[in-house]
Amino acid sequence: SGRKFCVGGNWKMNGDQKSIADICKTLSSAPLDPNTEVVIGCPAIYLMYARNLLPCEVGLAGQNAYKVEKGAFTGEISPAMLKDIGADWVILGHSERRAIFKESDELIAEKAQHALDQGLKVIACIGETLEEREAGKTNEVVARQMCAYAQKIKDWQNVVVAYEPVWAIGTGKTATPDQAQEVHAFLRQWLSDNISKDVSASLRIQYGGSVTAANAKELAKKPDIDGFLVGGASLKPEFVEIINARQ
Ligand code: G2H
Repeated sequence: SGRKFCVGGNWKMNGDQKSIADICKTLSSAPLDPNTEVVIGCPAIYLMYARNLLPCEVGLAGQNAYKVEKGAFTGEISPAMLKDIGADWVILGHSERRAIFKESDELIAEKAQHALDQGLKVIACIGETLEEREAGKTNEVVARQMCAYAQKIKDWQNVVVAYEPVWAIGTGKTATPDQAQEVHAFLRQWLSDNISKDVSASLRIQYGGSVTAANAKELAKKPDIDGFLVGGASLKPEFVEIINARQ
């Protein structure tokens, strides 16, 4: 497809200095497929620590960032700060940010545009809940979430979309390769109809939701799946097998 396979590890709110050093050591000593771009989403407080321990070819992502550069926003961090300490990516719009922290489509899109303006690359997450899927609204929901991004994002070059069905997150219930491919193909078509044929052809769409070494290879064969966003399994040595799923 010409789209470089891209695998993100989303550590969420997990890890301490010892366990992060262990994961970084595993990633440093393992043979990583040079045809896969690897990005680690690390808790903000450990970003600099992880940057010093990760192989330099592995990208580093914040898991969230606010929509302005600086100011009176107690507890927040900015894309400028992420850049300053050597992170080059940020994960935005994760379903946990949406559901637990009540982030709206619009706020997430504003964050995405600001992060891109500041020179970060963005993993822009989308995905439907179980209730929405069962009501037959999957396409409608992901289209609405994409629309919100599209109202703010002008240049998609530094964006990766992560499709993560909420019912598959941390539940052990992975979407089947066919279920995932169906939504990825819908998104590809949506991009072609609403953004451009170029963006549709070049934008990478990751699948996320209970990806493991056991299911990654089959998912990776699907033509519109260009990588993964991995939670639980990114904390384990099997993450290496997921990175190498196309080999
Ligand atoms: C989805 C995913 C990582 P997990 O949240 O973004 O987590 O692989 O644990 O389902």
